[in-house]
Amino acid sequence: MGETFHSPCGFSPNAPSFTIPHTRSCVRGAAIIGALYLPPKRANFNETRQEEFVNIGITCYPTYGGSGVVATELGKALAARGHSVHFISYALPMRLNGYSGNILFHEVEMSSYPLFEFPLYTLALASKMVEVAQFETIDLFHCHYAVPHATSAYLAKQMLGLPNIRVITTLHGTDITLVGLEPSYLPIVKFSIEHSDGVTAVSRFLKEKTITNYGINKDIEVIPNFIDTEFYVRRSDSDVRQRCAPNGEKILVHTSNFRTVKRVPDVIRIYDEVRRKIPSKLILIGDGPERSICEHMCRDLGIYQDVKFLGKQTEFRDILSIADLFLMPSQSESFGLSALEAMACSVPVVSSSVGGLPELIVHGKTGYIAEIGDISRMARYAIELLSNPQKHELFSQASRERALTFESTNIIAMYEQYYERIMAQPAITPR
Ligand code: GMT
Repeated sequence: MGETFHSPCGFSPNAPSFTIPHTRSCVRGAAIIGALYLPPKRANFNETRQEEFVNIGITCYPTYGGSGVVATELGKALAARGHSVHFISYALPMRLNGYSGNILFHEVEMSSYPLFEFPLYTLALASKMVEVAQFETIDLFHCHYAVPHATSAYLAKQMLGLPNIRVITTLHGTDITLVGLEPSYLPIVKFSIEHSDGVTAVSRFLKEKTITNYGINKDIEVIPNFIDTEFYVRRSDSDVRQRCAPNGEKILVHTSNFRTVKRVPDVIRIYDEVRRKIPSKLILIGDGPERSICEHMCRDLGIYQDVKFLGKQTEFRDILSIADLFLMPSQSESFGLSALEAMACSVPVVSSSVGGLPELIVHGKTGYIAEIGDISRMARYAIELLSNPQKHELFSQASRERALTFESTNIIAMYEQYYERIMAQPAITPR
C-alpha cells in the first residue's frame, strides 16, 4: 500500500488538528464523493511483509485509565509506522492530541430516548464500526477492554458480511477479573472472546485468569504494557521538588482513578506510618469515587497539610521525576501501567502482590511486594528504602533497567507480528 492516507472528509495536513470528530454526516460524505476517494488497499499478509500496512479500527475507553492509554499510544505508534488507524469511541481518547496524517477519530454518537432507561452504547458502537468499515478500508478491529467492545465488533463483523475482517480483543484487567464475571455479562464476554480472531492479555496472570474463570479454550497471546522510555525518564527539576518538599522531605507518589480496587485509603495509611519515621510528603494524582473519602481521612489523621491531591493530570512525568517512592497497594492489578511509568523514571515501587504486579516488580531489587492490605509491612519496606540512600540508589537504577525491557518499540513490534499472524490465519466466521 504505502500511499498517502486520504480522508473522505477533505481533512488535509494543513488542518489545525485531527480532533474534529468524524461525524455521521462526514462519513456519509464519503459515500457521496466515493468516486474520488480511494480507500487504502486492504492488507494481505500472505504477500511480503515489509510493504504491508494494516488498516486498523481501534476501540477503547477514551477516559482516564490504563487501557485507554495503552490503546491510544499503540494507535499513535502504529500510525507513525505507516499503518492507518481509526479510533472509534464515544469521545476523543485523552492522549490523542496533535495532528497525524493517518489517524482519524470517529465519534460514536449516542442519542437518548425516553423509553431507553439505559444508553444502548454496544449497539451504537457496532453501527459506527460498520459505517467506518463501509466507507474506509478496515482490515481489523482491535478492541481494548472486552466489555462491550468485543461484542460490538462481533456484531459489526456479522453485519458487514466481510469475513476477512479480523477482530482482535486485548484483555486489560477488570473486564476479566471483575465486570466480566458478573452473571449478567459472563456468557456474552466468554462468547465474544471465543469469537475474536485473536486475543491478547497484558500479563500471564490475566491469561491464566481468563482461561480458568471463563473456561476458554483458546490461544491467548501475552503482550505486556509498554512505555516510551525516552519520554519517561527522570529529569532533574529542583524547582518542582523545592515547591513540593521545601525542607528536603522524601516524596511518595500514587496515581490512580481512585476506585475501590486501587485501595487508595491504604496508600494514606502507609504514608501515615512512614511520616512518623521519615519527614516526607505524599502526592496523589487522579480522581474518582474514593477521592473525597481519602481527603476526609487525611483531615481526620491530621496529615492533610502534607498530602497534595493533584486531581486528574494527562501525564505526570514531572512529578514522577521528583518522586522517591511509588505506592500501589491495589486489590487487583493485571499489569500496573502506572508502576511501570514510575519505574521508567527511576522510582522504586512498593506494591501488593496481586495479579501481574510480580511479573513487573522484582521483589528486593526494583521494589517490594506484600500481601494485599498488609499496610505495616508495606510501610516497613518504604521506611527501609527511604532511610537507606545506597539501597535506594540501587533500587532506582534497577527500576529503570527493568522498565527498559518494556520499551514501546519492542512491544509495538509484538503487536504488529501478532496482527500479521492473525491476518495469515483463516478468519473466524460469525455463526
Ligand atoms: O481493568 C481496569 O480496571 C481498567 C483498566 C483501565 O482502563 O485502567 O486497567 C487495567 O489495564 C491497564 C492497562 O493494560 C493495566 O495496566 C491495569 O493494571 C489494569 N487494571 C486493573 O487490573 C485493575
